[in-house]
Amino acid sequence: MFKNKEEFKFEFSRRIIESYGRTVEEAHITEKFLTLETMVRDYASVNWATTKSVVKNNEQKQMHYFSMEFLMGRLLVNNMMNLGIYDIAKEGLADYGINIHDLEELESDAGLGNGGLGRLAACFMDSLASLDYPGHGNSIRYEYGLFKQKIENGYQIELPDQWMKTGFMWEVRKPKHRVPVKFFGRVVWNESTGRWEHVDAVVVNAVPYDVPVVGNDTTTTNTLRLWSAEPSDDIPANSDFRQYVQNVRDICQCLYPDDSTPAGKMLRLKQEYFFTAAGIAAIVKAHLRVYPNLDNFHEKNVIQLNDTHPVLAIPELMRILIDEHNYEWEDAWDIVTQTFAYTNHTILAEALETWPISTMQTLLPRVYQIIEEIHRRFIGYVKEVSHRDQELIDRVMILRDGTVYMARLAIVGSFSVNGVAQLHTDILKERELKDFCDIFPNKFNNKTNGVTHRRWLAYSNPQLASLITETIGDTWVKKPEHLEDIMEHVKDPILQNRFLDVKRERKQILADYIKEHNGIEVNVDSIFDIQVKRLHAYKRQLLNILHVIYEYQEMKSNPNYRIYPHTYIFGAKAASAYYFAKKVIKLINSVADVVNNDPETNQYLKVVFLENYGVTLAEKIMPAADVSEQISTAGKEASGTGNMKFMMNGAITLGTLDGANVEISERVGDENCVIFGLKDQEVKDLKASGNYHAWDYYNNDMRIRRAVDSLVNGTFHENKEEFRVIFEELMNRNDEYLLLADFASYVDAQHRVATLYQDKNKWAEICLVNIAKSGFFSSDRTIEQYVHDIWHLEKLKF
Ligand code: 26V
Repeated sequence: MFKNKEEFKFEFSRRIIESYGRTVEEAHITEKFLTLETMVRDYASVNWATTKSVVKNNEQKQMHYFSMEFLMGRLLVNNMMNLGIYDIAKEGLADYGINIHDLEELESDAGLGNGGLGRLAACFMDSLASLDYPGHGNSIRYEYGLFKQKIENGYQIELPDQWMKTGFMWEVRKPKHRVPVKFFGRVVWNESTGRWEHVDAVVVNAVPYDVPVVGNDTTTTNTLRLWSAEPSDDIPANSDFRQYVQNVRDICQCLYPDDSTPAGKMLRLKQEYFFTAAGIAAIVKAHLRVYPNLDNFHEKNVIQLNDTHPVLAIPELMRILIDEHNYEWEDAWDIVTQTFAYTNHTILAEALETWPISTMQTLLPRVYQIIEEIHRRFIGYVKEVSHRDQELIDRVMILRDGTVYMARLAIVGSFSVNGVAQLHTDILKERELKDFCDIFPNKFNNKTNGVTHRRWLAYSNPQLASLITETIGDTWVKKPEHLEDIMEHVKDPILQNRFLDVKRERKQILADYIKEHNGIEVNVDSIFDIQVKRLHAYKRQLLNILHVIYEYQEMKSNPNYRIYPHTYIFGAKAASAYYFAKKVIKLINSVADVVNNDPETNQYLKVVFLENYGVTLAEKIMPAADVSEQISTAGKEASGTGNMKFMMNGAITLGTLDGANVEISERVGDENCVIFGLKDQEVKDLKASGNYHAWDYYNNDMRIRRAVDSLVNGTFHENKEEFRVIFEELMNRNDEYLLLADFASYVDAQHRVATLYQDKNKWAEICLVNIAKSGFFSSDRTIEQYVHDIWHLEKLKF
C-alpha cells in the first residue's frame, strides 16, 4: 500500500489506466472518484483481515449491534482521515490538478435511517472501531434509503433516494455466506425426531454485503453487515416464479419510516425477521466454526437490540437452539437471556411497537409458537412472584387482545434494558416500564447517548478543529474528554475573537449554500437560530414558527419594536403519511415567503427551510449555528443527539429540560445555556389535573391569540383553510404538546438569547464553555459504559 504522495500518485494512475483504459488527465471525474474510493477500501482491507484473524485467534467476545437503521453518511473522507491518508491523497490529487473536495461531493449519503436512532448506530460504529473493540453492525441493504425530500410550492414531495446509483464501492458481496430465511408455511410435529418442523415455507436467501468500519488511528476494522434478499432455488411447488421474485425483491427495496400507515406493515415485519434471522444464523455458524457447540455462545457473543425492531432475534435464537441443536427449553433460555440486551429509544406510548398476532402467526408460525411459550412461562413467573395480582399480570402480558407487545418481549428476553438519557431512563423506571422494573429491578440501567467528535467536529468543522488543536493540542480527537482543557482559555479575548471569526466563516459557507439552494440572501451577522430534526408534533417545530410569527407581527404593528437580526433555519423530513407534520412544513415555507419578502422587516427577520435534511447537510449546518433549538415538550424526547452536535460546534442550547438537554445544562451550568418551559413533572401534573385549556391561553395572551389567528385569517395563505388542521390541533384538540403553555416562557428565553448575543465576547466565552464541556457527550464515553456495564468486551491487541 502507498506510503507517501508519490506512491499514491503511481497507484492512482495505474488503477485508472487498468480500469478505464485512460490516463488520469483523460478520465472522467466519476472514474477518478470511484478509483479513489476503491483504493481507500483496499487500503482498509489489510487491517480488516488482520482484525478478523485476531478476533478468531484470541477467541474474543464480540458485540453485534442489531439495528434496522444505520445512517452512515459519506464514508470516503472520513475513512481517509481515520486511516491517516487524507493529506497524502489530497496532495497527490492536487498534483494531478484534482481538488479532493470535488470528488468528495460525488459520494452519495448512505442514508439508511430515519433520524437519531440510525445516526446513533453509526456513531457507535465509529467509536467501537476507534476504541479497538470488536463490535459489528447488522442491518438491511435497502436499495432505497429514506426518501429524498423536495420542496415544491412549500410542500414536501418525496422522491426515491437512489443512493447506490453510481455504485457503492465500500461493500463486499459474500455470496458464500448466504443463509436461508423461512416465511409462511406451517409447523408440524415430527414424531421420530421429537421436534417441531417448519414445512411448506417460502424460502428467501439472505446474502451479506460487508462494509468495513475503519477506526481512527487504529488497526481495528470492524464489519457492518448489510443483508440483501435474493431468490432461493427452494421455491414452493406450483408457484409463479415471477411473483416470487417480486416478493423477494420487495423485502429490501425500501426503508419504511416507523410511523407510516398500515400499508407495508406486513413488509416491515418481514424486514425485521429477515435481517434478524440472517444475522443470528451467521453468528451461530461463525461460532460453530471455532467451538464444538453453542453452550458458550453468550460468553463469546453479545447482541444489542437497537429498539424493538430486531427483537425477533430472541425467539429466533431459541428456535435455533431447540429445533436445530436439540437444546431443552431451560438451557436454551439461559443462553438466550445472557446474550441479548435491549435499548429503548422512546417514551411515547404510541411509538412502542406492537404486531397483530394473526400477522405474526401467518408470517412466522414457528417463531410465534415460541413467543407463546415465552409468554406462558413469563406469566407463570409473574403469577408466582406477585401472588396472582391480576391487574399487574394484565399490564405486563406479552400477548394480549390479539396483539404482540414487542418491548415486553424484549425486556423478558434480555439481561439488560437501557434508556438513552438519565431523564428518559428515570421515566421508564418510574412510569412507562415501572411494572417491569419491579419484576426485574437489576436489568434497568441508563446509557446517555453520545456522538462522535471525529465526524461532527474534526471532519465537519476543520476550521474549529484547528483552532482547538492550536489551543490545547490534538489529543481531543482520540480523547474528547480532553476538550475540558479549553476551560482554562475561555476568558482569553484572543481565543474568543478567533472563535467568532471561525463561526463567521462557517456561517458564510451555510449562507452561500442557502443562496444557491433557496435563493435567499441571509445576513451572516444575524443570529443563526437552527432547528433540524425529524418533523414531529412533540418536537414542536410549530412552537418555533409561532414565535417567528409573533416577532413579525410585533414589528409590523409597532414601528418602535425591532429585534436583533435573526435567521431562523429549519430542516426536517416528515413521514409520508403524517399529514399534520407536512402541514407544518408548508406553514414554515409560507411564513418564510411572507417575512422574507417584506421590506419593512426583512433586514431583521429571515426564515429558511432547507430541503432534504440528512447527515451530509447536517455537516454544513452544525458548524454554522449560533443557537440550537431543542424545544420538545418535557418528558417526550428520549435523548436527542443533534443537541450534542450543536454544542461541540459552539452553539448555545435553547431548550426545555428534556432528554439529554438536562445533562447538557447540568454540565455547562445555567449561565451557559438558555432553558425555558414546563419541566417533566409539571407537564405530567398539568395533564393529570385536567386543568389545561388551550383556549384560556388564547383568551388571556394577546400575542398567542394574534399568532394563532394568523393561521386561519389569510395572513400566510390565500386559502384560509390551508392551515386549519394546525389551528384545530392547538385549539379544539387542546394542544396535546402544550405549546401554548410554554409560549410566554419561550418568548422570554428568546429575549435572553438576543441580549446575550449582543455582548460578543461574552457570547464567545459561553460557546467555548459548551465546546469544552461536550467531551462527556462523546459516543466514546457511551461505548465505554456499554462495554463496562453490559458487553464486557476486551480491547483487540495487535
Ligand atoms: C416513532 C414514532 C412512531 C409512532 C408515532 C410517534 C413516534 C415517535 C417517535 C418514534 C421514534 C422512536 C425511535 C427513535 O428514533 N428514537 C430516537 O432515538 C434517538 C437515539 O437514542 C434519541 O436521541 C431520540 O430522542 C429518540 O426520539
